[in-house]
Amino acid sequence: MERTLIIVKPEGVQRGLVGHVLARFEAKGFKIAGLKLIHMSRELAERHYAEHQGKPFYEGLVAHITSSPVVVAVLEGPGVVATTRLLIGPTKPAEAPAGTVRGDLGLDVGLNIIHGSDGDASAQREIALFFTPAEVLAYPRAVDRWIASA
Ligand code: D4T
Repeated sequence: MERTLIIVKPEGVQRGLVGHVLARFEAKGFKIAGLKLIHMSRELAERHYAEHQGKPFYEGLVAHITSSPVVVAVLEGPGVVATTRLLIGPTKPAEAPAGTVRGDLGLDVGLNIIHGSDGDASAQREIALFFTPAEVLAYPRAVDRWIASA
């Protein structure tokens, strides 16, 4: 089954939005397959944001993501990578439509509440960065039968 990684960033945790943000993905129908609160090390942040190294916002990005705990989650379901990006909205909250996480809850690109993997390859790479295989749980839900046969 398809999986993606989301991170509720420090501003989301500090503002008490963890439950609200996770609830949107649960309500959509995605299964939480992995979940934890972590304080990211600089080394982990550098690996996660390796593609942005050298960009003007890189140092601020790493400093911010390591400044305070974040919630990382593995979400599972059909089309979960693309649909999660849709529900999150564009990178800049000012350009994000109402109804998206960033459109509803964010103001600034550096404080855009949440990260979501941008493709299958990055989802697999990012899940492996934050979770051991044993921390990603496979368990049945009654609704999965209906999703599989839809
Ligand atoms: P993430 O990766 O956090 O889901 O965000 P996006 O996929 O939507 O956007 P991104 O990779 O281009 O940017 C990663 C991260 O950097 C911050 N950022 C970005 C920033 O602080 N200033 C900027 O100018 C840009 C482009 C926000 C998200």
